[in-house]
Amino acid sequence: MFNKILIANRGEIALRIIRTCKEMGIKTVAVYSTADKESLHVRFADEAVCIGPPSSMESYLNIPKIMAAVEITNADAIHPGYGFHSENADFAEMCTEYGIKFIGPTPEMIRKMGDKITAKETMIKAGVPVIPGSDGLVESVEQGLEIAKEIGYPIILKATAGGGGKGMRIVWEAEEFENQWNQARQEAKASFSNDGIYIEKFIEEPRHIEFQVIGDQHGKVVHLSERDCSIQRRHQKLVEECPSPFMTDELRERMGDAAIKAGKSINYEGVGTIEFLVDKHRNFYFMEMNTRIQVEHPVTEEVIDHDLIKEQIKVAAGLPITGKNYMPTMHAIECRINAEDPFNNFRPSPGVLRSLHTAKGHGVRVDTHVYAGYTVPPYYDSMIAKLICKAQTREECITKMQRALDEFIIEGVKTTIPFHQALMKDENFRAGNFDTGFLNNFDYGQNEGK
Ligand code: MV4
Repeated sequence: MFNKILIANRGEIALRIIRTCKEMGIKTVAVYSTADKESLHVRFADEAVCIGPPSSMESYLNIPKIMAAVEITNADAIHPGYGFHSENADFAEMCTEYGIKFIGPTPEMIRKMGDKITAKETMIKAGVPVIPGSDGLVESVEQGLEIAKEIGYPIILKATAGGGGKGMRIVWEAEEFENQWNQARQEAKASFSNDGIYIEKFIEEPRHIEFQVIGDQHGKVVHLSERDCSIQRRHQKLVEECPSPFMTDELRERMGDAAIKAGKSINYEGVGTIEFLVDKHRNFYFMEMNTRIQVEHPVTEEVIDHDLIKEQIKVAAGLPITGKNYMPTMHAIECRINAEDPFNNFRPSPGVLRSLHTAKGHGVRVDTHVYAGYTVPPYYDSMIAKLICKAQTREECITKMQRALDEFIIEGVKTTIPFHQALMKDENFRAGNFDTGFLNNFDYGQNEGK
């Protein structure tokens, strides 16, 4: 087992990882920017190293500084959390060269899944259903038009280096193809320095349902059921839940099998997520694989009653997985509480938390790094807490979530709590009747008087 883990991250996930390390008897090193000096991850880690000014580029993303912190503290492993370097294959490779274990999959696995065309080809070979589309990269407008005609409109253009919606363009008819093609290429080049584009049939009104998987270094891969992440705004998830209200036992069996096949096809090691799009007929298609621990992992932890960070550290240390596929026995929902104004286009609202009281009680979990008097800095992601509720049924879980949301007192910054309160009341949400387009037509009075 590791002796000392350096956490190359900040905020709630850094604290989340420190907690598990303490329970495992592993020493911890926090790294922090000057803006995070007063953050709880710095306070609770055994050691803390300042790695630079507020800007992420000069601190959390600055590899030489992180490596220097590893060197001076003598850590033997790095936990990247999510975001930052968590899916950076070059960083994982450098860790290996330094003799430091990167807690996550190998650089090869990260690279393979990071390139969307390669990921898709890998899944086709493994027998995992993928969205019908071009056979790899599309080379020209002419070739694209031909493929689109064959597949049938609408189609979607995607960047092979993309993910999360960047460089994505829907094309409804041949007349607009060239224009959208040029825009997708331009955006992909600007965002990823890679303008490789491929084509897929556009799936209308899909659900985003992802499977949590975990693989060990001995070839075993199991799935830990699904999360429904269809409640998104501009590719930012706001609410996640397990089980998906759209799931059936039969569908879980088939999607779970596909998720395991996906993991096994690359000998996956670590925790990972297989994202699927599911259409209204319950056809499912592989979309992407995330090779990191995700923000919404507590939803799975609550329904299967296991610590995923602990499992992640154990498999990174070479220990075998002992469990088998887990089925949800409870219902869990997570609401992301961001310091943003939901009545002003979710504009970030950094500042001092003049007062703070978080929800408590049975079945309520709050993962957060903030406290009364804390200053939410403007430099990073605006998520300040994750509220996770667990109950026997979805209905009870929503009721508990309403009670918990009402209990929060946050003064000093605007938060997304009013949005969640409105969502929990919505008939369609309560009926489990939603897809990834839900928030486009969700009215909670956000534009009143505008
Ligand atoms: C799609 C799609 C429909 N058809 N691909 C959005 C983010 C990126 N991971 C892929 N995305 C989509 N790909 C095909 N062929 C619809 C989306 C999509 C979406 C997916 C998941 C969650 C929210 C979404 C919101 C808009 C579009």
